[in-house]
Amino acid sequence: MPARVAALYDIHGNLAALDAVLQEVERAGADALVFGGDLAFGPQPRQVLERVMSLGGPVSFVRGNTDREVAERHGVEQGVRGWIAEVNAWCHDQLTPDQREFLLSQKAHVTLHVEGLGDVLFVHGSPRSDEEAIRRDTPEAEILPMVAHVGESIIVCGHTHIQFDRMVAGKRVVNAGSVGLPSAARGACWALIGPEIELRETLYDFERAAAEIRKSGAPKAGEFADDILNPPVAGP
Ligand SMILES: [Mn+2]
Repeated sequence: MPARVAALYDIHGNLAALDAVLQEVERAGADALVFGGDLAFGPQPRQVLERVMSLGGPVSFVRGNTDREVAERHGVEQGVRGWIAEVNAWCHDQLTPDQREFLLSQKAHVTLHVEGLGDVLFVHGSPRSDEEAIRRDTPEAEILPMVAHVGESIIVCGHTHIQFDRMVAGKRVVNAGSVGLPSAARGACWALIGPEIELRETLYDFERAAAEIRKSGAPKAGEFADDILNPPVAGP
């Protein structure tokens, strides 16, 4: 049974942010890791997948909406916007067949029994959808039907790239924030689950990360780099 679970969500192809958080996770004494989805969509998809697939120890993965979209190369025919289709196609082509298979093999949700906290449910968006957002200001009436079937008293989610920890609809709902593309925060955001719940933010060399990203050849590389240097205030 893990006592300290590091929840790493929405890496979005940012290798420097992931590396910085993994170092911090080790210092924090985490004994399990959960990746909460949206690993590859971004400027360094192959490198991020190589890194997470080589991790040892107890590691769980929850699939995000963009993991599906990248692995299945969703384009405008699947109803995604033009620039997203372009990034999906580029990321898909950067990945090896094994890495694509890995993205698709992930689970929609994971439950871990965390010492001192009990059963914790990890999802990407909401417990019923990897595209549904739970925001820090989403009204309780909207959240109720999303969590009505959930037995766990703690739910960890992501997808909206803004951290929060709130009691709502009879549950403690924690948004881990985004490691690679945070909004309303300066550094790489994640959460340490157990024995308490801590929202964490890890600073790293943003200038160097942005310079590497500009060289990635990814569509929108300049925009990804700019977002790292000056994170947006509002999430996606
Ligand atoms: Mn997402």
